[in-house]
Amino acid sequence: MGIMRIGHVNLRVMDMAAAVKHYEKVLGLKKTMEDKQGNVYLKCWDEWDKYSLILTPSDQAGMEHIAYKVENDADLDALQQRIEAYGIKTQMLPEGTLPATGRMLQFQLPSGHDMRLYAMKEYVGTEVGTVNPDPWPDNITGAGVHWLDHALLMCELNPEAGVNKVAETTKFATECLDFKLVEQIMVGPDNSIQAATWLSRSNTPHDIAFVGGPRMGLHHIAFYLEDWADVLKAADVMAKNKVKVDLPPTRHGVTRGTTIYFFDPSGNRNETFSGLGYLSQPDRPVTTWTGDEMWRGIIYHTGEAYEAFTDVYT
Ligand code: M3P
Ligand code: FE
Repeated sequence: MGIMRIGHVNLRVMDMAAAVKHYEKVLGLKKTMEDKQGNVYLKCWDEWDKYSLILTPSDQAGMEHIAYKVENDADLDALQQRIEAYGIKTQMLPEGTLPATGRMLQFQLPSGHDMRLYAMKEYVGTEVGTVNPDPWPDNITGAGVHWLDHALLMCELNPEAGVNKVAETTKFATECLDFKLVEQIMVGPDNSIQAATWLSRSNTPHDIAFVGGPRMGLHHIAFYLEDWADVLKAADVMAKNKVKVDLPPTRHGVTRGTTIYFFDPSGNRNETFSGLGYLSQPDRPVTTWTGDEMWRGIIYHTGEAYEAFTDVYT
């Protein structure tokens, strides 16, 4: 009961044609609908709900909102009560506020990000179906990402001013939304400042992550690939299409995932992510990375700082 997984992300893009081409041709999503306002809805081949990405035309990049799917409609009422009791205002948006989607519980995370929870989205089926399915469909395009896996949200962190939205948002997510803390980066003289957290509602290493920075924003949305060979091939696809790559194929210490970071044409950071490096069992102890080894956690092989990685985001 409660939150199951990430459902969709609504990104702002400056050039819709270029954005659709990027998400379709490079990543391999498919457009499933478009609305009168010019929003484009897409899904990955192994997803069964109607869309996991909404692209909204805008003059600025960034994230409009992030949505997670809950198991039962009644979970929305229960979570509304808990979130209000925690001291955060909520709104129940009626069915149809977003196309093909049921009522949505809307609120702001302590970090300021607009979060939505919903229980119903139109089922359209995966590209391989449910009866004697092939392991992958014939019509894969580009990297052929399987599903939207997680998002990393940047939260304001200014210890001198006593501001730590990473810690505040993590506390809310664990105490009120029942996320489990899986990994964290602790910095400062006695490693007492929680500067980044990875949280899960399932048994994957993370369904959401929060990292501290000068302002709130979107660090990246990540799409799932099956293995390291797929990550390498995804980088080939990016090179063929002249995609701006931020961090070429490597491994994170955190989550043990293999990864590439790159940008969509508007500058929103994407990740292709593979590797169930471990299962985050309910009784798994929290992994902590200390300030001196935090870059080892982020970029495992070199362990070297790459400032633009945490300074540049939308
Ligand atoms: C991941 C991941 C940062 C670390 C990112 C890690 C931005 O994206 O999927 O494990 O510090
Ligand atoms: Fe990630």
